[in-house]
Formats: sequence, structure tokens, C-alpha cells
Amino acid sequence: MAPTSSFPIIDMALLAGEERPAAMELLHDACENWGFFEVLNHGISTELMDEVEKMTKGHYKRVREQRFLEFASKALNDDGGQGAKAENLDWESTFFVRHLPESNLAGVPDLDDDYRRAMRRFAAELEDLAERLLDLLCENLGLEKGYLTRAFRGPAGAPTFGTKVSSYPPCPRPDLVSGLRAHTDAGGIILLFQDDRVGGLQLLRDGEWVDVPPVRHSIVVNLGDQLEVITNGRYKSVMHRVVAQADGNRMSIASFYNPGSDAVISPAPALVEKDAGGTYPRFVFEDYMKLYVRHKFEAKEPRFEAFKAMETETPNRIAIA
Ligand SMILES: O=C(O)CCC(=O)C(=O)O
Ligand SMILES: [Fe+2]
Repeated sequence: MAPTSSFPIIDMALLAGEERPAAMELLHDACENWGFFEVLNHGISTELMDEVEKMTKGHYKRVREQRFLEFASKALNDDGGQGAKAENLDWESTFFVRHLPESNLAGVPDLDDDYRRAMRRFAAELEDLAERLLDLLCENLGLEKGYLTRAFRGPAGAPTFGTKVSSYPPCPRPDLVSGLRAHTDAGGIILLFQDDRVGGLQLLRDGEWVDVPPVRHSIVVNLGDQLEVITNGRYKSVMHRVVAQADGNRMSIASFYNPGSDAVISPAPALVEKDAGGTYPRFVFEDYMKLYVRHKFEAKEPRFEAFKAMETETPNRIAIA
């Protein structure tokens, strides 16, 4: 099948019927050639999604907007009003909730009980969807079912799973500041519930920025650096960014299904050709994250190279890890 030229949208209902082979092929093509796709009929209740959206927007208005406006007026005036591009700034208001290995939801400040309850249910459904998707990827890659979830679980037996809740408020100078600067995601598989009216998310494809279209009740999926390593580059993480918008407040709820911090990540042996020199390194996920936080808004290749260099320099340290 020729690679799709428009943003891939996969109807997961087709996976249960006779159109399954075509849907699996579309998924494989999306993973190989886009690093991004959207899923419909993913099994997450649309009522729950509506509830989470309403509560997230209400929470921003009630708790976060004032704080953001104070930050925003300062941020744009920091250069004395000369209109220089703000290079180290993202026009977003966010908070983070961890679900696994242990939930910190009870301790996240300023959330009411209903919002906490809805978030907990939503996270459980997203976790299930992430694992179903990882198994579909295994099937397309010729890996045994459960290979990827097991690789992510690591010795401690749990992945790292968390949700970043963001608002991208209207920006008076979208020419000067990004909503979120370009990056690849460090982790495994990312599931995004994005605003169905206000767009802004773009991915880099063949040197051009392509919009990720808002589709009501869809979940946007993208692949992180760890899946690139495990698949030995068969699938790749892809640069993306959020463009600030002059009008509209964009909601985005991004959930990151990542390896456990102690998981050892390396290319799946079944995807490494015999006798071919490996292109991708082996490392402990936590070590990768330490490097990533300092170089997030940079190309991923030097991160992979840094770990390759460490492998040849200190084989014992790596063997112990
Ligand atoms: O908000 C979005 O649409 C994307 C967020 C994102 O890429 C991230 O947080 O890594
Ligand atoms: Fe991202």
C-alpha cells in the first residue's frame, strides 16, 4: 500500500471486522512514515471525555487563568518591549499528574473531588488504550504480544504513566512566542486528548510543518524516543510543536506511557539484523531522562549518540545496569 499523504486517522472499530488487515496496514504506515496518528472508536467513553474537558476548562478559569495572565504580561515585556522572539519560553499553563508507578492525584493542589474522580477514570482508560495500541504495534512489527509492555515494565514491574494537562491561552504575539517549542517526546507512546476547536499542534514531516487536525473525541497518538530505540529505528519519534494562537484557548491533555525508571531499554533482538552493527544504544530509562531534561528542545540523535559512546567507553557500567 502506498504511504498515506494525508494525516492518518484510524477507526479502531475496523480492527474487529473484515477490514482489519487494511486498518493494521494503515497503522503500520502511520508508525513508519508519520510517527503520529489519530484513533477513533478507541473504546474510551465520549461522555467521560466531555466531562474531563468541561472540568479542565473550568479549572483553568477558576484556578490558573489569573496566574497565567500575570506571567504572560511579564513574559512579553521582558525584553523591554522591543519585540524580540522569546526563545526560552512556552505560552502554556500546565500541571502534571502521575498515575504509575504510584498515583499522586490526591496530592495535586486545587482540584475538586469530581475532577479528581474523572481524571482517575480517564487515566485508567488511557492506560488500557496505550497497552492495546502497544500490542497492535507488536503485531505489526512481528514481536510477540506483550513484548513492548513487558519492556516498559522493567524489573520493578510498572511503567511510568503520567498526564500533562495544558491550556494554551490566546497569545497577542504568536509571531514572537511558541505555544510549545519543537521537540520529540522522550518516552514510549503518548495519547493526547486535544481541543476539538482550537488547533495548533504540528508535526515535522519532510522538512515541513503539518497540522494535526482537531477531530472531536479522537485521541492523537505519537511515538516517543524509546519506541524508536526498541524498534531499532523501524518506527521513529517525530518532532512536533504547538503554535500559539491569537484567538481561542486550546486545551490539551497529554498522557505519557513510558518505561519504568529502572527499565533497561535496547533494540528488540528480533529487529536487529544478525552481524549488523547496532545503530541504537542500550541504557537505563532514568539515565535517558536525565539527559533529555537538559536537551529536550534539541535533536534526538546526539542523545542516542551520547549513550552509544558511553557503551563503548564503560562496558561494565552498562552490563551492571
Ligand atoms: O499540547 C499538545 O498538543 C502537545 C504537547 C506535547 O507535545 C508535549 O507536552 O510533549
Ligand atoms: Fe510532545
